[in-house]
Amino acid sequence: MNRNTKLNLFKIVYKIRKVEETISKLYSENEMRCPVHLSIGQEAVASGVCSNLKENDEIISTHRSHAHYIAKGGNLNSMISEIYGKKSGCALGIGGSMHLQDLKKGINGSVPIVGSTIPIGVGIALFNKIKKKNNLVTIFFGEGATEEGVFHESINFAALHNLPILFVCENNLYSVYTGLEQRQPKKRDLKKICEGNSLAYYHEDGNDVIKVHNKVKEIVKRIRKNNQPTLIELSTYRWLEHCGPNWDDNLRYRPSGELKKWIKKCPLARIKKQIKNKPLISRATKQLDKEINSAFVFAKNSKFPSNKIIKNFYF
Ligand SMILES: Cc1ncc(C[n+]2csc(CCOP(=O)(O)OP(=O)(O)O)c2C)c(N)n1
Repeated sequence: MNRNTKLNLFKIVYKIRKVEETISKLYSENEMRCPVHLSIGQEAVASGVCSNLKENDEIISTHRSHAHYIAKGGNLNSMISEIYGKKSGCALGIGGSMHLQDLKKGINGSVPIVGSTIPIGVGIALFNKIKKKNNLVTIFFGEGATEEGVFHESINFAALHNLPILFVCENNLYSVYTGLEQRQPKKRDLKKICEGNSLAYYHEDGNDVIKVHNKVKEIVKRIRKNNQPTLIELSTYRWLEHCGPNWDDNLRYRPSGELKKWIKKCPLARIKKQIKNKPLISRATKQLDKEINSAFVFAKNSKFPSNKIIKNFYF
């Protein structure tokens, strides 16, 4: 991989980390009045996937959508404003963190009902196929969503109609406080489920952005050529609480030492190590810090939506 591609991957991972850390730091000011599901520790998934997508490719996301939105190039001012409930937000300040969208960048939306965006993404891909739009749809979801009925119906339908879809299963082992072993039978095998539905299946280390980028590059090339819907499962780990800005290891729903083990596989530290040129890193981070800081200032200084906007939406 050349130096520029590595640097670009570093920049995306860094940007997601920094935005999430800033949200976490400022959340206690009580100005962000919506729940936030942060992706600290999981940044390599969104970064390695979206770095292979074109601007007219479309994505759809979940309650944990910040990283996907940022990696696909969503407008940062609109994202932060949305979290602050401001009119300048990407959903006019009415949706909050779990309803990010930027249609100009192919970010079609995010929905917090677990599993619900999977059939929506399949529908978008079917529409694109009928309209001969010739682009790719990427559907992000957690491993918890594969336990929902719509996941199974959707992959069956996608395969039947040869829809150019990349299903990205972000496996962070937990659905809120419940581990995999309490939710899925021991012998359950996602690869077999996919292959039984004529979906190609791949797995990769979701904390290594270079590996994710390279694997997805191959997959995307193949999907564009033969339209075979494909699922990639990326193993990763959420560092903070399921919902909110805090650490929650004290709650003991995860085995002792597990978090520490995953922090050692930090996606940001790993890509940073790959870039030997320190001035290059310093220049990139300075520029990104400035952009992020200015998005928070913009959001804080923006106006709330008027009563008219709110009434039109809810009533
Ligand atoms: C249909 C439905 N059931 C339950 C919930 C409550 N809920 C919100 S997020 C979540 C966990 C989902 O886990 P996963 O899909 O693995 O994503 P992660 O939070 O780990 O990123 C649950 C159960 C919901 N939003 N929708």
